[in-house]
Amino acid sequence: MDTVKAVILDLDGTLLDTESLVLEVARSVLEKHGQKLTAAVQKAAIGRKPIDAWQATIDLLDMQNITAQQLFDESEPFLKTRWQDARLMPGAARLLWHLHSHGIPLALATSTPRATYERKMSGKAAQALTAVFQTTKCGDEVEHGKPAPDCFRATAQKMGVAPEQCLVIEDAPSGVQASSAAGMRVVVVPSIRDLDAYPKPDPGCTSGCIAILPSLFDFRPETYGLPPFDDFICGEVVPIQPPWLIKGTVVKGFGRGSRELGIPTANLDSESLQGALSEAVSGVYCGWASIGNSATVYKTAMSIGWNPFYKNKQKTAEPWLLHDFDKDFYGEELRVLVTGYIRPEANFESLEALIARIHKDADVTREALEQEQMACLTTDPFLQPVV
Ligand code: ADP
Ligand code: RBF
Ligand code: MG
Repeated sequence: MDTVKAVILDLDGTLLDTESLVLEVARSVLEKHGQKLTAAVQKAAIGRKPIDAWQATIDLLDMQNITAQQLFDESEPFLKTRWQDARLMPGAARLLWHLHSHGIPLALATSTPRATYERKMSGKAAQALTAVFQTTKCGDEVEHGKPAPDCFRATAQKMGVAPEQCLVIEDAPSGVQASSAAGMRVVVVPSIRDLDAYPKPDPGCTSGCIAILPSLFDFRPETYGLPPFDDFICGEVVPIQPPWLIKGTVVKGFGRGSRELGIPTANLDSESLQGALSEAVSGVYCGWASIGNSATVYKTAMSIGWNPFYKNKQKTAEPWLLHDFDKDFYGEELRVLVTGYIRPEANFESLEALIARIHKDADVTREALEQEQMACLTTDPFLQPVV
C-alpha cells in the first residue's frame, strides 16, 4: 500500500459547521411563514441542494402558495451575512495544525464557489487555518463538481502527488464518491446519521472508503502511516482548546438515570445545545460544572447525543456531576466548561456493560481533570454565577 504523502480535506461538514448556520437561517425563514423546522424536515433536507431542500420542506409542511425558489431567495441574503460565523467542526483545528506542524502537505477540495469560500473562512477561527493549505480548489474552478472526481484530481496534480498517495477526509456521500473515483483512499466522518448513505469501509482497499469515524477526534493518524498525536491527557482524553461553554436549564428527562442506572444526569434544555454547539457534536466528554447561584465547581462526565442504547429520538446533553447531592436541581441554571473528549457514544450488549463503561468514564474524568492544564480551568469566569 502506498504511504500517504498528502491529505486533502472537504470544507462544509468536514472542517466547517455550515450546517448549523443553514438550519438557523431556515428556522427563522420558516418562522416568518408561521412554520417550525421539525426534526422530519431537517432529516429530509440534509445533504440536499438548497432548492431541493426547500421543496422537501414545502411538501412535508404542506405549505401552500409559496415556491422553493421564493424560500431560497428569502434565505440566501441572510446566509451571505452569516457565513463568517461558521464554527469549526470538533477536532478540525487540532487535526490540521498537527498535520501541518509535521510537514504533511494539506489541501482543500470544496464544492463551494471561491467567493463563498472566502466568506466562510473570514471568521476568526477559520481565518487562521487558511495558512495551512498548500492549495485550495473551489467548486467554480472545475468543470464537473462532486460526485465527479475533477476537484480531487486537479488538487493532487497541483500538489505533485499521485492519487494513491492521497488521503481524503470527507463527510458527504457525493464527496466520498468523487474521491473514490479519483483513485484515492477516503476516511469518512459522516454528516448523515443513516450510514446506509455511505459505502461499507474496507481498511485494506487501495481506493475508496477505508474508514468511517464518529468524529475528527477519533482520527488516529498513525493508522495511515502519519505521525500520531502527542497531546492526549492521561493517554486517552483529547483536550478541547478553547473549552466549549454550555449553559442551560436543568429539565426532566425520562427519569431512568437514577432509577435504572444509579447514575443521575442533569439533562439540559434543548435550546442550550442549539447555537452553543455544532449540530454535529456527540460523544462522551469531561469538564467542570457549576449550578445556579453557587460558584462551587464539580468534576463532570457528560454524554451528548442520542443514547444509542436507548435509541432516543432527541439529542440530549446530560452531565453527571461527580458529587453526592442531597437534593435535586431541576429548573436551575447549569454551566459546563467542556475540556476533553473521552470517546464516541456507543451501544452495549447489556445494561451492566453500559453502567460499567459510564463508571470508567467517571474514573477517566476524575484523573484527567487533576492534570494541570484542566485543573487550572476551575476559576474560569464562565463557571461563576451572574449576580
Ligand atoms: P432525568 O431523566 O429527569 O434527568 P435522572 O434520574 O437522570 O432524571 O436524575 C437527574 C436529576 O437528579 C438531575 O436533574 C438533578 O436535579 C438530580 N441530581 C442529583 N444528583 C445529581 C448528580 N450528581 N448529577 C446530576 N444530577 C443530579
Ligand atoms: N448512553 C448510551 O446509550 N451510550 C453511551 O455510550 C453512553 N455514555 C454515557 C456516558 C456518560 C458519562 C453518561 C453520564 C451517560 C452516558 N449515556 C450513554 C447516557 C445514558 O444512557 C443516560 O444518561 C441514561 O439513559 C439516562 O438518561
Ligand atoms: Mg438525566
